[in-house]
Amino acid sequence: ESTRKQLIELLEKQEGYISGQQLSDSLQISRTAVWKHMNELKKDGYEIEAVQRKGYKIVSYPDKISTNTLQWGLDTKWMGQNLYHYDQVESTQQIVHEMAKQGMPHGTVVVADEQVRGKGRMARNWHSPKGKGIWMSILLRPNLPPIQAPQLTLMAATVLAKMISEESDLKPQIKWPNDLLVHHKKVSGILTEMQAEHDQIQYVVLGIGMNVNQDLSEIQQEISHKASSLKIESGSHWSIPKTIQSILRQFEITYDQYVKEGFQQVKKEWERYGYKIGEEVTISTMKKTWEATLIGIEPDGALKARDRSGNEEKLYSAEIHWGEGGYH
Ligand code: BTX
Repeated sequence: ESTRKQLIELLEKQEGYISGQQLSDSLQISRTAVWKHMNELKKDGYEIEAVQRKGYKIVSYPDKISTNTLQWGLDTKWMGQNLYHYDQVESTQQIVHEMAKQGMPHGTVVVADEQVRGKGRMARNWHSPKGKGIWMSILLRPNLPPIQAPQLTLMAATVLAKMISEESDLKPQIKWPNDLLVHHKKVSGILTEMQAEHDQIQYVVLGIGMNVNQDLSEIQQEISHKASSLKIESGSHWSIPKTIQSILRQFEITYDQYVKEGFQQVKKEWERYGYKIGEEVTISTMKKTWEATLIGIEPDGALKARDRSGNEEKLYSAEIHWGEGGYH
């Protein structure tokens, strides 16, 4: 198990080929053993190229999701080192809540191929078809007051945006507070649920839903005007295990930096990806309707806007009209 994990890490790190001899030296196993491990990896769906006198290289990653394919090659310290994969669940959120109560550690991750009762915010549902996306919940045990919990959601949105930018040419945007859009359509959503006591967060279950490999016809009719997948928008298939690993890796880096340095960096990143930041939108509350320019986010998670007379205002749940052709 751990040899295989190290083997994948070595193959990943190497640009180009790595020789059988190098692998056998680094792993302290025989060349024959290296070769046997390679065959096991192929069985798990890794496509590995072996070239005489050059060595080995990973050509493509498995589509098959298993606890193994998710953990092999995952070079994180704490994120996803405790990880569970299920074929079908009601909701990964529910499972992680149970695990949290049983005392599972910070960074525990649950991934499912399919959710039959995926949850959105405010009791909305989240469509989670089998094998087509990332349906995953992460257990966090931050040492933070509950009032800072919204920062974790904003942070998670920047993690997803960075991952998509790094893995493709797509230009993701974050629509306040935490929808991930590509070409004005929602490809991902985040659901943060918190358990707190005595002004201290006990734990947070951070759920990530990401539409990855749906084709146009596989997006539910009712939402097809506003929802999309990475495959539809990029024109190519994405490896789900590899994409999950990229999220977990990026999440750990961003989270550790946030804990060390505070919200400032998250704010900067978020605003860089923020949908319609710097643009004018129409805002309406029960009392009035007005035009304002969105200028950024606040440490408490509010959206900041400036009206035409220069007054700045913090918006919490105001109704924002995102505009023509935009997301509704
Ligand atoms: P949300 O409330 O912002 O979005 C829910 C709304 O988005 C729905 O009312 C519907 O209009 C639309 N929608 C439903 N399914 C999809 C979809 N697959 N793609 C795009 N739009 C959709 C966002 O909630 C938070 C979603 C979190 C989902 C994760 S998955 C892992 C974890 N487990 C779980 O049950 N929820 C989280």
